[in-house]
Amino acid sequence: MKFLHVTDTHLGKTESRIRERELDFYNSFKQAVDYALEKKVDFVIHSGDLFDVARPMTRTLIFAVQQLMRLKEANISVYIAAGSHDIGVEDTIISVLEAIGLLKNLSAARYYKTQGDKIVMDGEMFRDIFICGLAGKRENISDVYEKLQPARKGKYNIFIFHHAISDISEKFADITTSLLPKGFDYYAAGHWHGFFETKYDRGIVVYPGSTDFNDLTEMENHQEKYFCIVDTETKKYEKIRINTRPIVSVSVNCAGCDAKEVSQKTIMSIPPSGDQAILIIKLNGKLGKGTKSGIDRNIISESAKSSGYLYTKIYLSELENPEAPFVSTERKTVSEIEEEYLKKQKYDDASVNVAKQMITLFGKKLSPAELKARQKAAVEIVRGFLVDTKTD
Ligand SMILES: [Mn+2]
Repeated sequence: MKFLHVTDTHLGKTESRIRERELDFYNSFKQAVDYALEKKVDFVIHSGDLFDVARPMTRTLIFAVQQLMRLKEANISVYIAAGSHDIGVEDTIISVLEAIGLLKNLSAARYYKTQGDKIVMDGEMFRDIFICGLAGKRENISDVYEKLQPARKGKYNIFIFHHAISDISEKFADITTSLLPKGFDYYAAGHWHGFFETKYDRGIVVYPGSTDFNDLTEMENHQEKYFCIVDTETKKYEKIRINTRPIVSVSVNCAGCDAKEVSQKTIMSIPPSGDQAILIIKLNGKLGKGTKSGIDRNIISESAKSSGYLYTKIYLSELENPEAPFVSTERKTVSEIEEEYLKKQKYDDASVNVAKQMITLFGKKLSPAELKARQKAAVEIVRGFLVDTKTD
């Protein structure tokens, strides 16, 4: 048997309210549905984040219903586990799709039962294939994984989940890989937006990744998007590349330029685009005169538009202002570094003192009550400062 595995479709997502980018996400999902119909797969697995938000727009919901209807009419079942983006305060909109018979939400409560200290996943059988799933909630998730157990065993077994495992990244992991339940042939994974695969127990863990670019990191690091076709007999799978909007990256060295020259130089470095690509411009180098804030990003964006780009993202974070003072950080406390930096910026002692007090008051995350108290204290400090400077 053959099934299609797709995940993190984030229907309804857009960027800077650009309508084309919203349609891109629909188009990527539609490519997976078209493929499933064309290849006549037996069923479809979705590993969560079908929608970008728990309460999608009406037009997003209509699109999802239309695509799921196409699969239903072709007798192709869809199995899903809700992702972190699908889950709202009360429930998930996926329950509505399930209520009208368009898919089966294997992460719904009715697919679970507690037996002693075990959480048993009831799942569904598709002929002799056992499929079960877990929602992408994060609270106490390691404890949940430790108790998970499949209710049955099929000839082929699929576990759908929506968490990042430590094999991908220790830093971003929701769980240690070894917490995954054992005995499955295919671990249909979601949540991590890049493609990733690894062997586990006697099966394979596959993250096809998101179907479109959700942020700049995805644009830069994973310029190819996929869904997978899995053969349960040969236990092999194939990555199918999604046709996504092209992305062009340009780096411009602005060393010695003033703000106006930056715009000119950048515009000169934009290659023409015939296909409404997304343009990413990264400016770097130390400016000769003026500051980054003086750079007219609109002129650059407009010029890119007339060169055939859908839109442009301009990054100034690697660009340095000329007057940025150098402060060595060796053997100094954070407070000392802050003080030296401000003094090199030629602030007087009284101003540096106020700035340091403000950093102490607001330099960390505060509860609303703490924030209110500290705002009061800040007003007093500023008042004192104003009185002092007046008498000087
Ligand atoms: Mn996602």
